[in-house]
Amino acid sequence: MRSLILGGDGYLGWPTAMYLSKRGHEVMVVDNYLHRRLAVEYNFPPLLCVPYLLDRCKLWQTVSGKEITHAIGDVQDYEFLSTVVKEFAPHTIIHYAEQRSAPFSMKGYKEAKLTLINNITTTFNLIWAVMNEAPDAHIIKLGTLGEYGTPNIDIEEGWIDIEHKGRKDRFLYPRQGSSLYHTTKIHDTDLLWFYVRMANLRVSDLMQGPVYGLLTEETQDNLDLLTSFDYDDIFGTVINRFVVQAVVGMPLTVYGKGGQTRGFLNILDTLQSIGLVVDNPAKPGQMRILNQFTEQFSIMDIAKLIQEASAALGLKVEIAHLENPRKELEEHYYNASRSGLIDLGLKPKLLSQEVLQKMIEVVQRHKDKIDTKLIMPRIKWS
Ligand code: USQ
Repeated sequence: MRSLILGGDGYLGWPTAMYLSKRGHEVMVVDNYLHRRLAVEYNFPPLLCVPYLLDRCKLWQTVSGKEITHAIGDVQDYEFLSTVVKEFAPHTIIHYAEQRSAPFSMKGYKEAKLTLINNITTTFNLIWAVMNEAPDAHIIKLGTLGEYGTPNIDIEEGWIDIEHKGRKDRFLYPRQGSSLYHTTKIHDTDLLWFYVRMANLRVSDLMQGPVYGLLTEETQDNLDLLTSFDYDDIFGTVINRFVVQAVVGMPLTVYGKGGQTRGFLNILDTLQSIGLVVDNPAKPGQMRILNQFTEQFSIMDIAKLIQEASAALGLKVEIAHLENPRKELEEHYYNASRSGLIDLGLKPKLLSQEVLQKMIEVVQRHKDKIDTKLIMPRIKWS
């Protein structure tokens, strides 16, 4: 099985590469180091410096005896992408090559445009590279639960049956992003669905919630293989940020009332889910949409869980309510279904006190590298 990972240097891309390589896949990673360049330009260094792909791949070969190949280039460059797809002839292509931060996309015109052009063009080029060079390849696209927004009805898995004036039909579930980033993911879904209908593509669109965690089975004993862990206000996701804040003794930065509810998952469950989706591909002409999260929490629930885990380790942590820099509902109904991945065999690793304490302990070992100036939110939605 040949698997091509676009965005293979990122928080999820690199762990996915090792996960599939360990399971016997021939893996190739592609990246243009956009995230690393933005980290320098906007000053949000990750917790640990991680090696570039050349060294990561070499180290992986030394540790595992398995080869991951890599190509440095921009998926927005069609000639580059189509050549990679033609030569590698993948069975599966996993698309992580997007600007993934909601706050970044709301910073200003330049950042909004970068997000819009990058995310739509990478998806568009991937579709065309597959149509022209590998029409039977299975596209796995990372979407986001945030495409659905926070509707006052249950969130289905991608599709909804509607009865209107006595007639019935099935449509994409209504979508309403709360940032430009989330809106670009909605555009991606529309593009994919259009070309699935036109060109019989095989697509799995994964609506993923915020991911937390940093250790995976492949990185337990080797820090240089570790994924890049962001905790700043722009690229850090909420659980990872709160863990870092707990370690340095800063009050947890709950935005507003903290009733915002999301579907979360452990990085281990991202890998498990991708593995299951790779092993059970969509059929030609099928646009399969799966909600990729394992449990729902409000932000206040998360803050309290982290406070409790910290207390067990002797850390006294307070909870702050900051003025919310985002435009979002702070109290709302939220009930998203998630049976698709469970039916494929996902065994969730839930957010237990043990999981949180382990995360806190790992971050504590690198406490001296935490820059507390990166914690407070700087980007406002309006
Ligand atoms: N939040 C706080 N305090 C913080 C950081 C965040 O209260 O210090 C709140 C936000 O206001 C928001 C929630 O936590 O209501 C989630 O924020 P987040 O930064 O963890 O996640 P988000 O911006 O939604 O984006 C992240 C990833 C994105 C992914 C998305 C899944 O960056 O790539 O697509 O999670 S989802 O949220 O389901 O759309």
